[in-house]
Amino acid sequence: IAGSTALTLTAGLAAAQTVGFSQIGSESGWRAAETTVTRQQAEERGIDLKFSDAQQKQENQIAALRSFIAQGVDAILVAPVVATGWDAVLEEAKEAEIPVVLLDRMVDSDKELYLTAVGSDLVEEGRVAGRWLVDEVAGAECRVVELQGTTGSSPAIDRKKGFEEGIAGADNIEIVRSQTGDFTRARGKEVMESFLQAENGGKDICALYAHNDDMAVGAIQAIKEAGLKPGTDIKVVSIDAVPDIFLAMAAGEANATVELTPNMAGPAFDALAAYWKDGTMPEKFIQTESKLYTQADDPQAVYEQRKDLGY
Ligand code: GYE
Repeated sequence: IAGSTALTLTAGLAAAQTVGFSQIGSESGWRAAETTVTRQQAEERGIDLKFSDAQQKQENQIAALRSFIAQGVDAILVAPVVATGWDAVLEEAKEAEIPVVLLDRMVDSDKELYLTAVGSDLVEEGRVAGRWLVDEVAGAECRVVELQGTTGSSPAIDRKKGFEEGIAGADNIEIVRSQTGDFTRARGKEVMESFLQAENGGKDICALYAHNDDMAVGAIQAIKEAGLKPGTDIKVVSIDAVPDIFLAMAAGEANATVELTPNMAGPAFDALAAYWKDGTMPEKFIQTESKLYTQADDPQAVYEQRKDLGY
């Protein structure tokens, strides 16, 4: 009996942890890859993942978190679509003693209301993009148009700030138009069409800075339809390093991207495992590395490496 009891006990202790994941949606290839990787990481670790797609709406995320709390999950992952409006539901999770981990975007709530946040330094990503353009134009006059991410999201705020810092010393570079394309290809194309019309058919635009590759890919289509050459008439720099931006680079239609890893769940689950095991408190921010890629980095080969990773 003792042996079987021990077996049962052990099996009980190894019972799968249940984690609720409130995902923003699938507005970009990068977001889809993050979902793929999170499911893979949960599977590998024997975690039972409850997945909720918020269709880009914060109210759906808050409802999902409340449902996870009611279910008594062992932890919550959330990629917060915007940075504000989270205090109440995070208080409720804390009250229920359910650890919350933020993925890829930040919130303005008190850090005590979540266990940790996993993401890149979004301001630095913007600086890297800005510095690349400064080097690329090498002192020539350059009128830049900017496609911002989702209004009120921490990447849109931080990537705008970082890019401005990156070009701060270069008086020859000026951002002449800036508008949200909501991180999607479709909106990125539409807004770029309006930029092209407003800027002498695009002849007065030297460069596009897009807060993600998906908006850049949409904008590249618009630039071509306007009869201009993306990558030469209009330089294109963006962020994420999704496979399709490497295809564009290989075709000479995009110039640079700053990598954002879609594997935020790995570090998140590692921190949770330690917390569940013995209450270990992780750092409040677990930073992932980002890297600049340009046409000099064999983009076709990089595309081949990434095309099956779930984007
Ligand atoms: O760059 C974009 C996605 O939150 C940093 O969200 C992330 C951004 C990413 O829509 O592709």
